[in-house]
Amino acid sequence: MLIRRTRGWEIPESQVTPENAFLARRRMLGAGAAGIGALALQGQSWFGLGGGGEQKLPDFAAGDPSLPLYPSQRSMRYRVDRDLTEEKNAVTYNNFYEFGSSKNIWQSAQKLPIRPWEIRIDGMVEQPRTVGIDDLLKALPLEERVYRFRCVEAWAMTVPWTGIPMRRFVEFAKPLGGAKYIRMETFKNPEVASGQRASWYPWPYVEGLTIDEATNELALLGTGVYGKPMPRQMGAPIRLVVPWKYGFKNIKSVVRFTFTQERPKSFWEELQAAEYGFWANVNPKVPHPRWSQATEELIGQNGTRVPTQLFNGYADFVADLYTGRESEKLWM
Ligand SMILES: Nc1nc2c(c(=O)[nH]1)N[C@H]1C(S)=C(S)[C@@H](COP(=O)(O)O)O[C@H]1N2
Ligand SMILES: [Mo]
Repeated sequence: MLIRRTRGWEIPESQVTPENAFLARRRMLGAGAAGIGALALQGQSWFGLGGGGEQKLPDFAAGDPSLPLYPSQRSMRYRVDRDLTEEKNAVTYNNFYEFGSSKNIWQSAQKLPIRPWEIRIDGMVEQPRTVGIDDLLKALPLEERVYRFRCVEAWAMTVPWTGIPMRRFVEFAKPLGGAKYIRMETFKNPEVASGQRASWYPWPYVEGLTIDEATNELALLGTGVYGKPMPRQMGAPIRLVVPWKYGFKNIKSVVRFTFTQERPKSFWEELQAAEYGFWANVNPKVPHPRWSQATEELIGQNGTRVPTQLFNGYADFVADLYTGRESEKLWM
């Protein structure tokens, strides 16, 4: 009989816990019995729609003034070796803690007002300024790209994003020579975003990239998916798409880009630096402290798991960004 010792991180995939499971204790202490309810919610089904009857989804792009810009020309440079995730799955299985810690937030996210949407560009730039999303969409080119997407929780999707190559946005912002990082920030509006009333989170959501990462050809500022404007639950009207990094780097509904010399501290790093760092590049060989990253579940494919790839399959594009940084925690 073959006896195999299970290493600490090789827990069954069904037990992979959400990004925020370390919060349970803090929340229980802070919220008393209410904490138990919040935890129970996280165990709910991955598919708001799956199983029984097909539910008809609303037209998320209805009334969006950018509708005539879609669909955009798809770039054939970025090919993937897997099927697209069905749209109905991608738009109903989301992480967006501003609207709650379950995956089923698409309905509550519809409360987010996305016009007017002003974007602040500041810090180390020639001239700080504020630009409305529709002016930005007029000033910069859009293209469609199909990318793999990998959440740190070991699930994955394949999404046709539309967006602005971030390199073009950086040119538009005109950073000063000394700027090294871009700090990005999500809206803060606890009146619409009930999750932002939870005080144990360091709102607003913040993320960052080096300028080299942001000007890598893969980095995209997503403004749409599936040939339409971005639905609110996926981060309308503008969110980051960096497919070689874990999902949490892909900050949604951005209102501010600050060019800086200092490495920004992100939302998850602030919460739990031992599990979520600045780089967060995908690497199947480096387990999360609480689970393996060797494989991933394809959302909407009946539990199919596939091997995870180094840099999520984008090493040819991005590996060079990290030469000379081998001593840093590049994989968490
Ligand atoms: N502002 C904000 N951005 C966010 C998040 C969030 O909670 N708030 N969650 C992140 C995580 S953990 C993931 S996996 C992706 C999910 O993107 P999707 O719902 O479009 O698939 O968004 C990222 N961006
Ligand atoms: Mo995630």
